[in-house]
Amino acid sequence: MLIRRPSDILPSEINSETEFNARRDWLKQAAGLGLIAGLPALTACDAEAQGAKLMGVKPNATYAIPAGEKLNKFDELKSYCNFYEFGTDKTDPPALAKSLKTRPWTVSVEGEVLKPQVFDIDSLYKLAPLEERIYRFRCVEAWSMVIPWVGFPLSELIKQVQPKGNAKYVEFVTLADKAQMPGLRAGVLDWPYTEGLRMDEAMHPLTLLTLGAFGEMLPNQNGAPIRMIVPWKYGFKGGKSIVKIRFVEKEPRTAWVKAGPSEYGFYSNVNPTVDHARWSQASERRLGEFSKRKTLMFNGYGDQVASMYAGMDLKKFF
Ligand SMILES: Nc1nc2c(c(=O)[nH]1)N[C@H]1C(S)=C(S)[C@@H](COP(=O)(O)O)O[C@H]1N2
Ligand SMILES: [Mo]
Repeated sequence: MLIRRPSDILPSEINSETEFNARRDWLKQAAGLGLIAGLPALTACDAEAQGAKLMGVKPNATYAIPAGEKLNKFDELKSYCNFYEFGTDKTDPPALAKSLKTRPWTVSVEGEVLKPQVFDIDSLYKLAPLEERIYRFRCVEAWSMVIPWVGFPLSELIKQVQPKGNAKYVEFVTLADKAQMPGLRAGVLDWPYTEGLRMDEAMHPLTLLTLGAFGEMLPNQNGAPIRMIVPWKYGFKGGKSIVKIRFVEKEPRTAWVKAGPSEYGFYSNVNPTVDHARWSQASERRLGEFSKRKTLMFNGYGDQVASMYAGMDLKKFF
């Protein structure tokens, strides 16, 4: 059998997909022939990290592109980022997160649950069917995007660990590794970056445990290998590079609440009528567009989520 190594392939044949497939095929064939000792039969997920095509992703028709919207470009997602562990400029994470090691990686799910479990990242790709969902994404800094995320509802993971009756909130703890993350030297946040959701928010069908975007595994700068996307809340509720999911009784103090309690609330629902302490939230700039658009209540997902906040003063619980 002829085995073409990636290095045998002519530059003219290469695009990221053929390159990836060739490498995977080579690894498979080589493993099959026993050329790589101890290497099990590989799947895309096991063999590759960011940039690898995710297999078996089904577009969820309920979350197809919202009416009147168009998708942002993958490059816009990859090149304009917030990931303070890699620096506070939007272009720092694309440059500095390249070397983030996303394998091996585990996510410990613990706290007030009957079945605490440490999940290997590669087992998480198989926990539930991978869906593509096109969501609006609105940053508290008043820019926004429309992105095809890939993942599955967080509720699927929650069901596995069986929360106890006193689990009222879920806390997300993300990687804080000084050796890999130059931004940790700056005291902008109390590391590790943590986030939190109320239990009903965590169980809501819109809440996506996110493993990819644009059909590929998450780019490092966008929170590889695993992050949260909560589309009716400001982007910062979506913690990147999660290592721990903890079920707790009391509302967790999130990294942003600790950094500025008058500027960032626990709920952080997208709300055009509640301004940030230093700027208006009434409008936003969609990346790629020149003029601003009006920000929608709950980022346009009000019909699905507003009932969770019935009777709450959203100016107080911002
Ligand atoms: N670990 C971690 N997660 C994070 C952040 C961060 O600095 N560190 N920034 C948050 C903010 S403020 C936003 S707007 C989104 C940005 O996600 P994106 O860069 O993939 O668009 O990630 C959120 N998740
Ligand atoms: Mo943000």
